[in-house]
Amino acid sequence: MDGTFGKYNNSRTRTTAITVTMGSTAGNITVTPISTCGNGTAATLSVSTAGGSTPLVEGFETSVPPSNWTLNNADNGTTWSRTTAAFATGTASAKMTFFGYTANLGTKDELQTQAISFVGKTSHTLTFKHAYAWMDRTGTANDRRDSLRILVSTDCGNTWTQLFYKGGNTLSTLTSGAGQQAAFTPTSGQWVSNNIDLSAYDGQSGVIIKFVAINRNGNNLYLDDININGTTTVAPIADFSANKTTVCAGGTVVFTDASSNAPTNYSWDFGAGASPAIATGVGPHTVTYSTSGTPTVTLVVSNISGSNTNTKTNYISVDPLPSAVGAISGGASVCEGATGNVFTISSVSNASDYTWTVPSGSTITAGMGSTSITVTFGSTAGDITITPSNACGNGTAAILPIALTNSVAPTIFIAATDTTICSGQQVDFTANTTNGGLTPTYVWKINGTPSGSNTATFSTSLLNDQDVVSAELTSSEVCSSANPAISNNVKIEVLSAPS
Ligand SMILES: [Ca+2]
Repeated sequence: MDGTFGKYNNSRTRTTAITVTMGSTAGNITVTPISTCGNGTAATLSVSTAGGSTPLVEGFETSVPPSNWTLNNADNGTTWSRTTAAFATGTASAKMTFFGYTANLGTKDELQTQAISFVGKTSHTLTFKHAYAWMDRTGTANDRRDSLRILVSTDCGNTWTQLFYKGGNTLSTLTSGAGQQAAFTPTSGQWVSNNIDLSAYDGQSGVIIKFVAINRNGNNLYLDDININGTTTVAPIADFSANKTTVCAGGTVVFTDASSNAPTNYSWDFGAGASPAIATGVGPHTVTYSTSGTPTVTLVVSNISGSNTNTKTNYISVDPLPSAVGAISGGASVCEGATGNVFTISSVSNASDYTWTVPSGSTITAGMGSTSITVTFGSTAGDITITPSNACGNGTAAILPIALTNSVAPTIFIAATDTTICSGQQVDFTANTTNGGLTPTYVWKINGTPSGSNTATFSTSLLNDQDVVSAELTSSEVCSSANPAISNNVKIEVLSAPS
């Protein structure tokens, strides 16, 4: 014991509590009650030193207890010792001489490791070999069966958890668990290997293991080839993939882990607009992106040896749907058959194409797919619609109802007061019209040359023989067809005076 006992630097403190500054060597703290009549029964606390690391390999080649181990010998009697009479490997082993240990049945002798760090490795195990025979007192009905318990503590020995407990025939390494009467010294074939899973203690910094021999005055127990170790791991490397990196707003992406070196923890961040926004666990994870953008995706992985972060900046492109269309500009009241009617919208955000529809019987003569079209109307009213679209789908359409007026055809028929006249005689022409509107326009012609004025009648006395008079009527109706209307021809015969 390499310690300093508080201010009492001696072994007789006459107090029920002491304060200890520990040194670097394991050992026992013992307290013995004393009176003038003598000593009471002592109590002992085994103190382990921290700092043990794996692999911890102990073959008892040098000493029992080994350096940094402690030996708890409750009765100060027979206890664990080093022997070269038997070994699994090397030249020595640890022996618990139950044979002949007649005192203190049930007393315990403990071989205890220092505190061992299980940090930085996984899948820790304890392997050891033992050899044992119990005391076979054939015919006496008084066999004697000792035990071996193996315990683990992670709180400096305050509490212990049992890892292994065998005794008598279950501990025996003879054939069929037999015992024997003679003092037991194993042959090389009488050692048994044991393997205890300590993975539950992975990551603990102070793991103490003790081998407890429980005396029944049976036969000898041997330990050798103790090995405590874990699997070395390395820090993981984070990586992941997505089933697609371009998606429309509202679409889903499946993320799959591609990390290496066996991560044990995963922390995902799927970036702006993602649902779910984060996740744990290896996945795969299905994520919905509701808003357009270029979210950055991050995966952090870790294991007992470290962590690693993989950030994929702007990894996903979330494309938007087109915005809604504004109002359609253009004349909403048109004539049947009207041509050159232009309808226009403002450019729509995120639209790559525009689909127009026009009333039945109407045709788009220019501009389909653009923000402006030219329409020739038929004879049926209806709606003009425009729907913006892109690779993600359609935006909200706009509608312009078209009021369509049927067209009328003007007609004109002219009549003369006389068609056979004498030279110089006045002839009066009158136009009979239909669909001329409130303010029709007349053009009178003699032999195709405009003459006269814009009235429904025309009078002249300047006609020559075989002159042809006609008229054109231009209707004032908003919607008219075959405009202007051409009248019939009236040929005039002028008779000559007798010569
Ligand atoms: Ca003892």
